[in-house]
Amino acid sequence: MLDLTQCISFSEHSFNGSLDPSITSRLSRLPPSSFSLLKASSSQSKRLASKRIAVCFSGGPAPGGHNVVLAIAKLCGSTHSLFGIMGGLGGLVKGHLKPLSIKDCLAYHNLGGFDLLKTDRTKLHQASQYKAIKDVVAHYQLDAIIIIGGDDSHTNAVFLAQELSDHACAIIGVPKTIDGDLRCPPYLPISFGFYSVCDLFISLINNLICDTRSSQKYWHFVKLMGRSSSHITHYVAQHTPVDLFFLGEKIAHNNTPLSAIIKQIADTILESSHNQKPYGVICIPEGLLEWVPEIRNLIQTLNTLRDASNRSPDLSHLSQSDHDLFLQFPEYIQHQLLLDCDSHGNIQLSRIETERLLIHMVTSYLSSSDPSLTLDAMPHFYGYEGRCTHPNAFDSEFCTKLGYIATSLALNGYTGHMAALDSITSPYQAYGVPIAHLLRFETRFNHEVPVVKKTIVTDF
Ligand code: FBP
Repeated sequence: MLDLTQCISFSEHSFNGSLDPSITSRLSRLPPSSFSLLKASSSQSKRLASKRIAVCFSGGPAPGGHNVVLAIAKLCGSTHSLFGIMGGLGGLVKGHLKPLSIKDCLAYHNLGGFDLLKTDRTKLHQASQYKAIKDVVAHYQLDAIIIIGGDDSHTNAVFLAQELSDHACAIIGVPKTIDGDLRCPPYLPISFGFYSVCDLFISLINNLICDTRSSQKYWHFVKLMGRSSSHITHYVAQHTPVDLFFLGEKIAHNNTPLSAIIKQIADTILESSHNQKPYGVICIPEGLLEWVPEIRNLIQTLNTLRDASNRSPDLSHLSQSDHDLFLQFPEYIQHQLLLDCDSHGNIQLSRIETERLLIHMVTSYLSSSDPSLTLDAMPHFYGYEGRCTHPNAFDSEFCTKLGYIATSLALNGYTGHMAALDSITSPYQAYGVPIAHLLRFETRFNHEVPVVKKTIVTDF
C-alpha cells in the first residue's frame, strides 16, 4: 500500500483522450512529461535535495483547504522550506509570501475557510504579471508553487507552468471547488469541498422542511450555490424530500422556457394546496437562469456587447426580442444581469437573485389565474455560509491525502499536473493528471480561449 506521508515516485503513462492541436501549440514550451498521466508507483526512500515550495489558495473557499496546506507542511518537514502566498495569485504577483511552519498550519487543521492564507480570483494573462512572478520566484528561489484552486485556477496553473518552465519552478494544482465541476474520472471522481457543502445544505434543507411541517406555512424558494453546474442541487435534492427542484442542464437539454418553469412551480403549489399542504420547499441551482434558452441567449448577447474593460453593455444594440425580454425582468434582475463579469469572464451568478425573481413571477402567475390566490413565499440563498463550513470526514481525509500527493509531485519536479486520488479508502491510487488535457476552447470576454472544462450534470 502507498504510504502518502513519504515522498512517493510516479511513472509516466499516456493520457486517454485527444488534445486539440491548437492547445498543444499554445503550450509548446511545457516539458513532454507535462502531457503524461503520472501514476504513483512507490514510496521513495532516496533522500531528495532540499527544495523551496510555496502554496496559495485561489478562487472561492472550500472545506478542507487548510488540511491540504497542513499536509504540505508535514511532508516538507524540516528538509524543505515552505512559504505561504498571502491573498491568492494576486499575492504571488505582489510577492506577498511568508514562511509557513507546521505549527502555523496546525491551528487551522479541520477548520473551514481559507483564512490562513486568504484567497483571490486573479486571472493571469498579462506579460507584466508573469514578469512579476518570475522576479518573486527568483527572489525566493522557489522550486515549486502549489495552487489550490478550481477550474479557472487550473487554467492559470498550466499557463504559469509553461511560463516558469525556463525558471525550473514547477506548478502543481490541487482540485478544490464546492461546485463539483472539476472532476477527471476515474483518476479524480470529485474535487474537495463538494461533499462537505452538500452535507450542510442537506441538513439545512431538512430543517426547513421540518419547519414547514411544524408551522404548516410558507413556500421556501432556496437557491443553492454551485455556479453554472447543478451538481450541488442535484445531490441535495436526491437526499432530501424537497417538493420540487430544477437542474439547469436538464432545462437546457429539454429547451424549457422560463414560462414553463413558472407554470411547473405554480402547478406544484396548487396541487399541494388541494392536498391540504399549503407549504413546501423548492430548490434551484445558482446558475438556473444561465441555462434557460431565451435567457442564455440574452446573457450571451449582453456579454458580446461588453466593452474591452468589461463594463456594462450598451443596451441600444440589443435586438427587439432581447430588449423586450430584458424589460420584462424586475429592475433588480436587470441590474444584476448587467454586473461586470469576474476576472475570468464568468458572469456573477451568485449575485443574481433568481429565487426572488421566481417568487415574483409565480405570484403574478397565480394571481392572474385567480386573484384570490396568494403565495406566502420566502427566498433563501445558501452559498457563502456553506462554502466555509468545516470539512466533513471525507474531505478531511481527502484533503490531507491530496496535500501529500501534490507535495510529492512538486518534490519530484513535475509541472503542469493536478494532484488526484481515485478513492480515500484503500486500495487507492494517486495520480498527477496533466492539466493540458483538461483544456477546451470557450468564449470569454468575446474571445475563444483555452480553459479547463467544467463538468456538468448529465445523469438526470
Ligand atoms: P470556485 O470554487 O470556482 O472558485 O467558485 C466557488 C463559488 O463559491 C461559486 O459557487 C460561486 O458562483 C462563486 O464562487 C462566487 O464567487 P465570489 O466569491 O466571487 O462571489
